[in-house]
Amino acid sequence: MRTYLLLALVLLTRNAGAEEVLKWNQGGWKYWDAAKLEAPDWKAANFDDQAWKDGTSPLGYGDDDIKTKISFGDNDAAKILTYHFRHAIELDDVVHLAGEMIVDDGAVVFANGKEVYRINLPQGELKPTTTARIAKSGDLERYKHKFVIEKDKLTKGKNIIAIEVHQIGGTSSDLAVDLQLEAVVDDAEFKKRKDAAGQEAEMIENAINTAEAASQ
Ligand SMILES: [Ca+2]
Repeated sequence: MRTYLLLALVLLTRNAGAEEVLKWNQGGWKYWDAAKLEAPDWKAANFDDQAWKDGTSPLGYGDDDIKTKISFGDNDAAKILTYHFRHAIELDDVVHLAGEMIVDDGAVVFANGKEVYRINLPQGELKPTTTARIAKSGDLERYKHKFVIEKDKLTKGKNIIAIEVHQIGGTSSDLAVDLQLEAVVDDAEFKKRKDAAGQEAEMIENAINTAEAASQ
Protein backbone atom coordinates (compact mmCIF):
# COMPACT_ATOMS: atom_id res chain seq x y z
CA MET A 1 0.00 0.00 0.00
CA ARG A 2 2.75 2.36 0.98
CA THR A 3 4.72 1.52 -2.18
CA TYR A 4 1.63 2.09 -4.28
CA LEU A 5 1.03 5.48 -2.67
CA LEU A 6 4.65 6.45 -3.18
CA LEU A 7 4.45 5.46 -6.84
CA ALA A 8 1.25 7.49 -7.25
CA LEU A 9 2.94 10.50 -5.68
CA VAL A 10 5.96 10.18 -7.95
CA LEU A 11 3.72 10.00 -11.02
CA LEU A 12 1.69 12.96 -9.80
CA THR A 13 4.83 15.00 -9.24
CA ARG A 14 6.10 14.11 -12.68
CA ASN A 15 2.85 15.15 -14.31
CA ALA A 16 2.51 18.42 -12.46
CA GLY A 17 6.19 19.27 -12.42
CA ALA A 18 7.48 21.19 -15.37
CA GLU A 19 10.69 20.02 -17.00
CA GLU A 20 13.51 22.55 -17.09
CA VAL A 21 14.84 23.12 -20.58
CA LEU A 22 17.11 26.04 -19.65
CA LYS A 23 18.47 26.52 -16.15
CA TRP A 24 19.72 29.44 -14.12
CA ASN A 25 23.54 29.56 -14.04
CA GLN A 26 23.82 27.57 -17.25
CA GLY A 27 26.74 27.38 -19.64
CA GLY A 28 26.43 27.39 -23.40
CA TRP A 29 25.39 31.02 -23.79
CA LYS A 30 26.75 32.87 -26.83
CA TYR A 31 27.09 36.64 -26.62
CA TRP A 32 28.12 39.68 -28.62
CA ASP A 33 29.48 42.58 -26.57
CA ALA A 34 31.32 44.61 -29.21
CA ALA A 35 30.06 48.04 -30.20
CA LYS A 36 28.46 47.19 -33.52
CA LEU A 37 26.57 44.06 -34.52
CA GLU A 38 26.09 44.29 -38.26
CA ALA A 39 23.82 41.28 -38.56
CA PRO A 40 20.09 42.04 -38.82
CA ASP A 41 19.37 38.28 -38.66
CA TRP A 42 21.30 37.72 -35.40
CA LYS A 43 18.20 36.43 -33.62
CA ALA A 44 17.25 33.89 -36.31
CA ALA A 45 17.46 30.17 -35.55
CA ASN A 46 19.87 29.53 -38.42
CA PHE A 47 22.23 32.47 -37.71
CA ASP A 48 25.86 31.36 -37.43
CA ASP A 49 27.05 32.51 -33.98
CA GLN A 50 30.40 30.68 -33.99
CA ALA A 51 32.27 33.99 -33.93
CA TRP A 52 30.43 35.02 -30.74
CA LYS A 53 31.96 34.52 -27.29
CA ASP A 54 30.86 31.72 -24.92
CA GLY A 55 29.71 32.12 -21.35
CA THR A 56 27.76 30.91 -18.32
CA SER A 57 24.87 32.94 -16.93
CA PRO A 58 24.34 35.34 -15.27
CA LEU A 59 26.21 37.36 -17.88
CA GLY A 60 26.93 41.06 -17.43
CA TYR A 61 29.14 43.30 -15.36
CA GLY A 62 29.29 45.40 -12.22
CA ASP A 63 27.84 42.96 -9.65
CA ASP A 64 29.36 40.11 -7.60
CA ASP A 65 27.03 37.34 -8.78
CA ILE A 66 27.98 37.74 -12.46
CA LYS A 67 29.51 34.48 -13.78
CA THR A 68 30.59 35.77 -17.19
CA LYS A 69 31.92 39.30 -17.26
CA ILE A 70 31.20 40.88 -20.62
CA SER A 71 32.85 43.98 -22.07
CA PHE A 72 31.16 47.40 -22.01
CA GLY A 73 33.75 48.92 -24.34
CA ASP A 74 36.72 51.10 -23.49
CA ASN A 75 34.90 54.10 -22.01
CA ASP A 76 33.47 53.72 -18.51
CA ALA A 77 31.50 56.97 -18.94
CA ALA A 78 30.05 55.99 -22.33
CA LYS A 79 29.42 52.25 -22.14
CA ILE A 80 27.97 50.16 -24.97
CA LEU A 81 24.17 50.47 -24.67
CA THR A 82 22.99 47.22 -26.33
CA TYR A 83 24.19 43.60 -25.97
CA HIS A 84 23.11 40.38 -27.68
CA PHE A 85 22.76 36.85 -26.28
CA ARG A 86 21.77 33.47 -27.75
CA HIS A 87 21.16 30.01 -26.32
CA ALA A 88 20.11 26.82 -28.11
CA ILE A 89 17.55 24.53 -26.45
CA GLU A 90 16.48 21.03 -27.51
CA LEU A 91 12.82 20.01 -27.42
CA ASP A 92 11.78 16.36 -27.77
CA ASP A 93 8.22 17.53 -28.35
CA VAL A 94 6.68 20.86 -29.29
CA VAL A 95 5.43 22.20 -25.95
CA HIS A 96 4.61 25.51 -24.31
CA LEU A 97 7.41 27.08 -22.25
CA ALA A 98 7.14 29.19 -19.11
CA GLY A 99 10.08 31.42 -18.34
CA GLU A 100 11.58 33.67 -15.73
CA MET A 101 14.20 36.29 -16.54
CA ILE A 102 16.53 38.45 -14.54
CA VAL A 103 17.54 41.58 -16.43
CA ASP A 104 19.29 44.84 -15.70
CA ASP A 105 17.99 47.04 -17.27
CA GLY A 106 15.62 46.32 -20.22
CA ALA A 107 15.30 43.39 -22.64
CA VAL A 108 13.50 41.75 -25.53
CA VAL A 109 13.34 37.95 -25.77
CA PHE A 110 12.97 36.19 -29.13
CA ALA A 111 12.16 32.53 -29.82
CA ASN A 112 13.44 31.47 -33.24
CA GLY A 113 13.50 35.12 -34.32
CA LYS A 114 9.98 36.00 -33.10
CA GLU A 115 9.52 38.42 -30.22
CA VAL A 116 7.92 36.77 -27.19
CA TYR A 117 8.61 39.19 -24.32
CA ARG A 118 9.65 42.81 -23.84
CA ILE A 119 10.37 44.42 -20.49
CA ASN A 120 11.34 47.99 -19.54
CA LEU A 121 11.83 49.11 -23.15
CA PRO A 122 9.82 51.38 -25.47
CA GLN A 123 7.44 49.89 -28.03
CA GLY A 124 8.36 49.75 -31.71
CA GLU A 125 11.70 49.39 -33.40
CA LEU A 126 14.74 49.36 -31.13
CA LYS A 127 18.07 50.87 -32.11
CA PRO A 128 21.53 50.12 -30.67
CA THR A 129 21.24 53.55 -28.99
CA THR A 130 17.80 52.85 -27.44
CA THR A 131 17.96 52.97 -23.64
CA ALA A 132 15.81 51.22 -21.05
CA ARG A 133 12.80 53.17 -19.76
CA ILE A 134 13.64 53.25 -16.06
CA ALA A 135 16.81 52.55 -14.08
CA LYS A 136 16.71 49.38 -12.00
CA SER A 137 18.25 49.33 -8.58
CA GLY A 138 18.21 47.20 -5.42
CA ASP A 139 16.02 44.05 -5.46
CA LEU A 140 14.51 45.00 -8.83
CA GLU A 141 17.85 44.19 -10.50
CA ARG A 142 17.35 40.50 -9.68
CA TYR A 143 13.56 40.32 -9.89
CA LYS A 144 12.43 37.18 -11.74
CA HIS A 145 10.15 38.44 -14.50
CA LYS A 146 7.57 35.88 -15.64
CA PHE A 147 6.77 35.29 -19.31
CA VAL A 148 5.65 32.47 -21.58
CA ILE A 149 6.55 31.16 -25.02
CA GLU A 150 3.60 29.57 -26.80
CA LYS A 151 4.31 26.39 -28.68
CA ASP A 152 3.43 27.84 -32.10
CA LYS A 153 6.75 29.73 -31.88
CA LEU A 154 8.68 26.52 -31.23
CA THR A 155 9.73 23.47 -33.15
CA LYS A 156 10.81 19.90 -32.40
CA GLY A 157 14.58 19.66 -31.96
CA LYS A 158 16.78 22.73 -31.85
CA ASN A 159 15.33 26.16 -30.96
CA ILE A 160 17.14 29.43 -30.41
CA ILE A 161 16.32 31.78 -27.56
CA ALA A 162 17.82 35.21 -28.26
CA ILE A 163 17.89 38.22 -25.95
CA GLU A 164 18.69 41.86 -26.65
CA VAL A 165 19.60 43.72 -23.45
CA HIS A 166 19.60 47.53 -23.24
CA GLN A 167 21.30 49.67 -20.61
CA ILE A 168 19.60 52.63 -18.95
CA GLY A 169 22.54 54.79 -20.03
CA GLY A 170 26.24 54.91 -20.82
CA THR A 171 27.25 55.66 -17.23
CA SER A 172 25.30 52.81 -15.58
CA SER A 173 27.64 50.68 -13.49
CA ASP A 174 25.90 47.35 -13.98
CA LEU A 175 24.23 45.02 -16.45
CA ALA A 176 22.88 41.48 -16.01
CA VAL A 177 20.88 38.78 -17.74
CA ASP A 178 19.87 35.24 -16.80
CA LEU A 179 16.98 33.06 -17.89
CA GLN A 180 15.14 29.93 -16.85
CA LEU A 181 12.68 28.01 -19.08
CA GLU A 182 10.36 25.13 -18.23
CA ALA A 183 8.33 22.93 -20.53
CA VAL A 184 4.66 23.01 -19.53
CA VAL A 185 2.72 20.12 -21.01
CA ASP A 186 -0.55 20.55 -19.13
CA ASP A 187 -2.84 23.10 -20.84
CA ALA A 188 -4.56 24.22 -17.62
CA GLU A 189 -1.19 24.73 -15.93
CA PHE A 190 0.06 26.70 -18.94
CA LYS A 191 -3.01 28.94 -18.89
CA LYS A 192 -2.35 29.62 -15.20
CA ARG A 193 1.27 30.57 -15.95
CA LYS A 194 0.25 32.72 -18.94
CA ASP A 195 -2.40 34.59 -16.94
CA ALA A 196 0.04 35.20 -14.07
CA ALA A 197 2.69 36.48 -16.50
CA GLY A 198 0.13 38.74 -18.20
CA GLN A 199 -1.02 40.21 -14.88
CA GLU A 200 2.55 40.80 -13.80
CA ALA A 201 3.43 42.46 -17.12
CA GLU A 202 0.43 44.79 -16.79
CA MET A 203 1.39 45.70 -13.21
CA ILE A 204 4.99 46.44 -14.25
CA GLU A 205 3.86 48.48 -17.26
CA ASN A 206 1.68 50.62 -14.97
CA ALA A 207 4.52 51.07 -12.48
CA ILE A 208 6.93 52.12 -15.26
CA ASN A 209 4.37 54.55 -16.71
CA THR A 210 3.94 56.10 -13.27
CA ALA A 211 7.70 56.34 -12.73
CA GLU A 212 8.19 57.93 -16.18
CA ALA A 213 5.39 60.44 -15.61
CA ALA A 214 6.85 61.41 -12.23
CA SER A 215 10.29 62.04 -13.73
CA GLN A 216 8.99 64.38 -16.45
CA1 LIG B 1 22.23 49.02 -15.54
